[in-house]
Amino acid sequence: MTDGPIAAHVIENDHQTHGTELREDLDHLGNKLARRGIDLESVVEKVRGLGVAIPTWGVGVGGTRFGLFPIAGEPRNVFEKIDDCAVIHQLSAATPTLSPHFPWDRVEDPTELRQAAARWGLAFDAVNSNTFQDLPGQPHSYKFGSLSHTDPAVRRQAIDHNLECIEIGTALGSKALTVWVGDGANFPGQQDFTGALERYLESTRAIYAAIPDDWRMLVEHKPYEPALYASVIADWGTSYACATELGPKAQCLVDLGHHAPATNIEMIVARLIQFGKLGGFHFNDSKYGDDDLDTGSIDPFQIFLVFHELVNAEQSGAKGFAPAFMLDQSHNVTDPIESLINSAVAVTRAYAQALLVDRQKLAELQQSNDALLAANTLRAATELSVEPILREARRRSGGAIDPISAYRAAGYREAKAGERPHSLVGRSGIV
Ligand SMILES: [Mn+2]
Repeated sequence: MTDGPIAAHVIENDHQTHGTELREDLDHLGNKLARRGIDLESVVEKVRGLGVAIPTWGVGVGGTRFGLFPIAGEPRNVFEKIDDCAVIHQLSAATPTLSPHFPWDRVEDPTELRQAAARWGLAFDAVNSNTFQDLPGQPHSYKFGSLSHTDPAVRRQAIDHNLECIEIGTALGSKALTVWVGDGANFPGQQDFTGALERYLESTRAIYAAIPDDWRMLVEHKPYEPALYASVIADWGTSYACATELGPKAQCLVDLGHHAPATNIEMIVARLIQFGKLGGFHFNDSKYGDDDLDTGSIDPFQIFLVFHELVNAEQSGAKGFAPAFMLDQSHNVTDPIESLINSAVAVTRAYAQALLVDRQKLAELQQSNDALLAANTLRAATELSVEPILREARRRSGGAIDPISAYRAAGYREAKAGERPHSLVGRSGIV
């Protein structure tokens, strides 16, 4: 049973309400899969083993450049954020880890954070550093960059912040540092491309030197924003080159929203796997740019195609393959807890679908250049509803069969609205 802030009777009611129908649906799906030579049981257990991290900042309402519309009962500090993350894991049974962000989540003693998470059975995934905004009391400004800044004093400050993140992460039991910088230029001529990347590499070498041997340093790329003409780490090529320069503990992190429209992200994923440099994902969805919409809400086929590559790697035992998964979204018009539950489910859905691909048949069709049947064979995995698998995986892990309904039935947000007087403290920025 997954421990969490939602009363046990809410989950019990959910299981009673939906249990019979679920068993019928599972029998039906199990028979269909058996005809294709797939064992439903093994798929359910694999789905149960998938975990995606919740970023602590994700449980607060996001915003846009134009405004932010708070909701009642939002968490006011990192401990309340941890409670909300516990609700997501309790109901979805798919989010056993948190990804903290510093300095937003800074507390006097990080072991308090570790204990607060452990109380709900949660652990810490990658620690995120922040050198993309200025914070009160900071001696040097990041207005013109951080790790690639022209002034060595600014670079030193940004390096020291990352070193502190490693230290805090060690206390939290984390095993990875994610580094994203907004460094770049807004105008042609503003910055020397080569010089900026040289300075970035020099700074990240100093950070890399402090990465513990059982850790990874994840390099996240993004084509534009806040630098709107040229970002220092703009694309997977630059990310790969830097991770390679740094060494084996450095890998690339793919944020689905950090690509130009129509980019073939699944092929980038395949390339990074091939060269042992795929470190992890930030899942979200987008229509136009870095929209940070809920995972699977716009193009569920895209995330399936990404997971097809991931399952290929998993099944072929690709070297160095152990990607860290995190949801990286901004929730402007929904309850963040509901969006994150839905998104965690979307990740498990893509994984379950990818597990159903008939890879042997697909390989034969690729070998014989049967383009049409190869495409049909891949897509066939998405044409069968895997919902009973996802529901059963949650049920077995103590989560809810219908997590959104259970969340609403629990009245958690309403209760928090009373307990957490409104506050706008401690929020900003999604990367
Ligand atoms: Mn991201």
